[in-house]
Amino acid sequence: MSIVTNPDLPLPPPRFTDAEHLASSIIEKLTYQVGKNSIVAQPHDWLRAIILAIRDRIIDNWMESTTRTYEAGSKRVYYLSLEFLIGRLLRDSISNLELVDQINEAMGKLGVDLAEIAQLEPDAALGNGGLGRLAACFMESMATVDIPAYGYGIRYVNGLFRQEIADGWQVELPENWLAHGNPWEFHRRESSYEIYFGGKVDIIEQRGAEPKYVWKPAERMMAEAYDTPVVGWRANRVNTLRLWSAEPIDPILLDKFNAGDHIGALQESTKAETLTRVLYPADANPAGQELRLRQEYFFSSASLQDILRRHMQQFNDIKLLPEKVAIHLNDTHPAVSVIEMMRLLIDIYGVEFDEAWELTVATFGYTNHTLLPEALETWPVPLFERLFPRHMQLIYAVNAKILLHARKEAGASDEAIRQISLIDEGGERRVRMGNIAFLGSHSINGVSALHTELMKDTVFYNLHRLHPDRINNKTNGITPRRWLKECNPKLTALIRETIGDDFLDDAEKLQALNDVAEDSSFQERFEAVKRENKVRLSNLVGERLGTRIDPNAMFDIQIKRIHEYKRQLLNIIEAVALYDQIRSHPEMDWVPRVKFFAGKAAPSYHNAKLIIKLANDVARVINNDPSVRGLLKIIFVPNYNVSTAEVMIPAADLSEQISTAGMEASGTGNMKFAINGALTIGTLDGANVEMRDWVGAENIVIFGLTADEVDEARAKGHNPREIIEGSKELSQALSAISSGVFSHDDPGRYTELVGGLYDHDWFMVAADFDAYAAAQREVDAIWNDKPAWNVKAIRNTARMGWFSSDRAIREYARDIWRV
Ligand code: B1H
Repeated sequence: MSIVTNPDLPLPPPRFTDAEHLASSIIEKLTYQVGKNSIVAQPHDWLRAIILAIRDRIIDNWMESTTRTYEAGSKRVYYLSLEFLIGRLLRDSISNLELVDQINEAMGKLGVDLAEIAQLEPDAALGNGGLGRLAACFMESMATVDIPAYGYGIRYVNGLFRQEIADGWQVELPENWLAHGNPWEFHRRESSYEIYFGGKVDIIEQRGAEPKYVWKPAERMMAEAYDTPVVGWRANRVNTLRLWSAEPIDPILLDKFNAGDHIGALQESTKAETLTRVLYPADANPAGQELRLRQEYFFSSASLQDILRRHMQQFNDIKLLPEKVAIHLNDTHPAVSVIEMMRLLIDIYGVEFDEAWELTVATFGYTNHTLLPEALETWPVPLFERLFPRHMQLIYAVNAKILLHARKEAGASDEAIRQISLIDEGGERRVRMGNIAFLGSHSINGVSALHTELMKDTVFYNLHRLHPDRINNKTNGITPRRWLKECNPKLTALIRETIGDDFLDDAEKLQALNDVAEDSSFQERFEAVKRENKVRLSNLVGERLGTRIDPNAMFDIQIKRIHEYKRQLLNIIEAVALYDQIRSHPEMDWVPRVKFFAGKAAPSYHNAKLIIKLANDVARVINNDPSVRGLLKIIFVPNYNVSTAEVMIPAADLSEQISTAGMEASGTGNMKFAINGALTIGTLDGANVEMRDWVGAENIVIFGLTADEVDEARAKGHNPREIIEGSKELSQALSAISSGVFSHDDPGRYTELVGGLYDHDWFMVAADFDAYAAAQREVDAIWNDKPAWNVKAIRNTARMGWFSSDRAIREYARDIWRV
């Protein structure tokens, strides 16, 4: 491929990493890349110059990692995800390159405030929530534990919408992270692929052989690669995040243009640009739109073409695929990859059908992230057939093979056959992406122990019986670099001083903190750090919302997507009940609390948006009521994103993880709070169950129905009205809300929302209310015994190391990817 044959070309001058050289590099970038001198440079010019100087220091390691993988002939992991919720990269890169001190010194020389500049970097918000953030943590951990890996996704021009709160309501505004260019990325013009849609399939009869099928598409466009380097801790390895952008094949149709149809001449461009323009803000409510399906296929096809090209260039043997390539599906969103792989193997690489299926299954792995039925993707057969006629043929062929096997060899019943089929035949016929992902993979994993067990009993009941060896658990993790070291530098410094640096390379070494948990002078320092973090958050709230809050109050935080199953509503109702109590018993010793909420609601999710409005309505009334005497405040922080999380999490005393048991697959925010020394109040759901095992039942406050009990209550039809009427606190709080105490302008605003609790209470808000309120009073009691609180907080930090994404990734590497 190379056009250069002279091996003696000079190497670029080395990029030194001392403060002196860093400062001069930054000035060099400012001058020659940005085109400004330091007199006229604006803060955003400095940001660009600093990023470019840091990026240079990543590139040497990047090239070295790539060469090392190539020369060793190593197996590569490809992580396919429609979401990567990365956040900002500058601080992460500086930290992982171990250049924090040097860059601070360099900035001192330049007289520029790094903290101020760094916060101008836009968040790369190419994800909705936990699933996207997990992909980002996994990318960082794969580089850290030295696994050769590529992340593949879409370079959305508009990431997750920006949330504003207007009169208490969520308003969605476009997010524009690329508006001023993206200095981290490299456009790779040579890595571009044609992507097809629609058209028909021609059959070419071959003498004495299987007929050959040729897809004659109706539409074509290009996928172009943009690469971002991902640096692991201590820069051991730098991997690549490759994001695809859609481009037209003919950007302008000149004959149309010349004929005077100036807009029509651009239709190809518009079509392509639309494809990778926006991230669907769905989060568990399926988009159900053709454009979403097109996005899924677009990035799957581009990624697989890229993977196969790299594989053939290096190994030139398609049969070696499973030995050299592991492809991982982050949920069903890229599941069409399984069928695209079959198409490429059969139609392009000439592999025979049965062998193609074996290679495919041996290469793919799939992670399931939710049991919510509405999130299990299915597509109408007519739509699928119209967009992907060749794939539809292959789906039928695979289905025949599988169902025949299920019937003949596994003795599946009619009902089992119906459930296993790739096509849902009940009602409008639909293609089941979950079944494609399951059957096309040798490993299917859940994201917490409880979730994995529930998978076997519910959504994959019959598939699991057909392939009992495939489902396995990989409990989620978080990167301790971003979620401890970088977001909480003060705690990190205290820990280093106390137990040394080992924990930076192995988070489980945090266990050494157990030895000082009972030490009162350590407790004081731990508490002082927490207080400084709370002051930082108070300042942010003061700046953004103009609300003053007391950093001595308990900071009680629930931040995550707004969803009925996550039960922000339960938290708000409890706040209303507490408000009543404080007013009726002013003589009692109430613990001052600030309840924080933040999170986005899917734009089409009516109740979730109403819950945001309720939080703001309740906040307005309580925060302005002098009889509360500042004992309770409610704060809704707008536009929750990764960067906001980095400020809120280290400041939390109490972490709210209160989903209806059985519904939160894992949660990862729960882990981030606990490792930063917050106590958790939570249900026995998702990874909370394992967190209890690790931190110890005495250091976490668990309440409410278990998953089995929820199941049972739903099955036998529990009576929420009776429950509500039996609880004075709950019924008073609910009648206040539904009668308009918090919504004078529209007293009926919450009638239906509250009515739902009386009628069915699907999410067990009423059923769990009393247990939750009691658990909150238990939290108050612990808070009043400061040493007891501190011991628990310290033990949370000490015992959360297992939830590092390094541990999770090592398990994936060992059990699934075999790298
Ligand atoms: C999770 C999603 C999700 N599970 C559909 N499922 C989406 C589904 O845009 N969509 O269509 C987007 C996202 N996200 C989350 O994954 C779980 O709810 C969390 O419990 C879990 O911690 C996280 C990571 O595994």
